[in-house]
Amino acid sequence: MWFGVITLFPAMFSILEQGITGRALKKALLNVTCWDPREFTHNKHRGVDDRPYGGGPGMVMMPQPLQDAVHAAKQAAPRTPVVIHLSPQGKCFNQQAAQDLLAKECIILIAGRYEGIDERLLRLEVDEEWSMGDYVLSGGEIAALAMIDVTTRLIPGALGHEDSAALDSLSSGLLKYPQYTRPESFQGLKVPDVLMDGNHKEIDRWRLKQSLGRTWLKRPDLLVKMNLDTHQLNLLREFIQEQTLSY
Ligand code: 4H7
Repeated sequence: MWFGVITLFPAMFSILEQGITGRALKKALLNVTCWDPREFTHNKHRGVDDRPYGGGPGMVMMPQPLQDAVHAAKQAAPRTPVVIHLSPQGKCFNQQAAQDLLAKECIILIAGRYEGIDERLLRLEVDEEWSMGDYVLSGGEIAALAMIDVTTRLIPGALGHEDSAALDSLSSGLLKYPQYTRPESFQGLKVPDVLMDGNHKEIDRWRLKQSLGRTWLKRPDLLVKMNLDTHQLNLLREFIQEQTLSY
């Protein structure tokens, strides 16, 4: 997976050298190259922003240094890239969108600063606009980092075999079941018996029931989008019944 990032703060991307993304970079499953629009300025004070036409607070990113940076990234890309702008106005990113992105193999991310980017640059260069959630960041970099991290987890071979993207929360459309490790009893709270008995069929059944139940309790919006089969519906009924009994 190849990412070209257009950013005034390339140093922020060194965080990708940690953990799972660090290992993916080392194994060359992932490549992230940054382009700084400041390197593409023509004016003597190397400005990349200017005041908004029509007045108002803050500054706007000028189109020319950004366009030159995007063109340089396109030149370096191993194949035709998709250009993405990260913005609160984009469509909300999710696990499915990450799968679709992975298939595209080659992505240029534009991380905005100041009050945003000149609209003409967006119109000329951007293919897709994505948001990482309904909140405002000081710049698009943290959104870009999240997008790179989410997508890297889906690259075959990027996770250790002890850890599988298929078992992640949300990869099936459901939330993850509760997890426990040693000790068996902590502050008087015991690990559920089913997990201690070693019956793997029962454990799988319990985990699926918990996943369905938790999604029903915490994220019913996810559940209504799914088509549950009769086995899953029966497990969810069982969870709801047990839940009602405990009151
Ligand atoms: C584009 C336009 C992404 C990008 C404006 C980016 C949230 C997300 C940015 C802005 C982002 C997200 C610049 C507007 C900073 C607000 C104070 C960068 N914020 N910003 N201004 N949800 N910010 O994905």
